[in-house]
Amino acid sequence: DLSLLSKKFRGSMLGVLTGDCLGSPYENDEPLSTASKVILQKSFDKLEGPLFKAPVMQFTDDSAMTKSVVESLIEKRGLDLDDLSKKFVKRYYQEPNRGYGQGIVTVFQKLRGNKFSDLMTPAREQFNGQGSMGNGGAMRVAPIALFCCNDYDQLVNMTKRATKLTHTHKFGVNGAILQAIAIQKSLMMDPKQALNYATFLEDLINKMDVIEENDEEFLELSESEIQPFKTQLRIIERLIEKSLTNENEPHTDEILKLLGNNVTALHSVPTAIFCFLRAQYPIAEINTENPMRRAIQYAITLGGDTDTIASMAGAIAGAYYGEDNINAQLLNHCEAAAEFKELANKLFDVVTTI
Ligand code: 8NA
Ligand code: MG
Ligand code: MG
Repeated sequence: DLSLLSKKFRGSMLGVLTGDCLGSPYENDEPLSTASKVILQKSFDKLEGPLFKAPVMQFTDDSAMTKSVVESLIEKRGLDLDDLSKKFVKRYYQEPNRGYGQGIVTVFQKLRGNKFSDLMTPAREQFNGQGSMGNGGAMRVAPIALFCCNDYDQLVNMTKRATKLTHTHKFGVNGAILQAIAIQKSLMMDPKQALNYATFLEDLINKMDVIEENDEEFLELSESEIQPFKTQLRIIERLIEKSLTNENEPHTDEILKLLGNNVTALHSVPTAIFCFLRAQYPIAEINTENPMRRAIQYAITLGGDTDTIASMAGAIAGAYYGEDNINAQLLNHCEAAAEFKELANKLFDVVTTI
């Protein structure tokens, strides 16, 4: 169904943008108190209401880098690392105050310094040669997941290559792959059929089992050290199970202790997937019938890297539900919403004419 698929493209791209715009004012906050959750609820209600004229919320590095990815995929009709790195760097120097990560700016400086003659070394030199394990690869991966549509091997391969321009630590790369798989999987599902969280997670677990199995030479390590993303996915399953079955909702502190909410991929990508899956069901102190809004609002209540976690949860939710679940009034309050919608349409045209 091409019309549903195009709605899902727009849903995912607008999910990235709205999660980022709505989440960024709360970046680095503590998990929200009950009082703050009430204020957040009111502010979402107001933004979705008809008569409210407020300044437009600005997007940050998450959407800026996603924009470069989608523009490059459209122009080049595929992944062109030379073009993509130039777009990242150009956009950074045009608007350096979009809240970029502390480390990634060094990569941009070095790429500009070597005039793009060596695309891979700057990222490898990050953090004393460890490479970045930040969530910067995952936060910008949505257009790649949409581009690859239902080609799984292409998705994994392209995500790896695009991520390694800035993030070479295996957590940074595997986190981007996990986020990409979650988006692609959501894209291919029928939003009218009930989503079984356990089946969804089981598939991600099986896939991460293969992706993380390359590291098994470290036999003295425990499974959670060898396959940390797979381990986190199992934790998500238990947390949701717990909240649905024995009326024993896990406390936010417990969720954050287990999943995290910081700028590393390992402690934010699983959290975003959790927000998407948990938000299919009602959540205390969040009043909405819309599970996509619920996912983004819930991600923000967890505090920490709110723009990025809300944006990643929005990318998955948008790929699943499509643009119909994004409030039109809300989009008027997000910078560049019309542009993101247009880019989603152009990407869809490329994908369907390739
Ligand atoms: P990055 O590559 O600079 O990584 C982000 C941060 O993660 C770094 O600045 C380090 O603090 C830490 N980090 C990553 N790898 C290592 C390592 N190997 N050893 C030690 N520390 C490490 O940039 P990025 O593109 O991954 O960052 C994305 C995040 O930055 C997003 O949240 C985005 O919104 C932005 N941002 C985040 C915050 C925040 O603190 N919540 C604030 C402003 C901007
Ligand atoms: Mg940001
Ligand atoms: Mg962030």
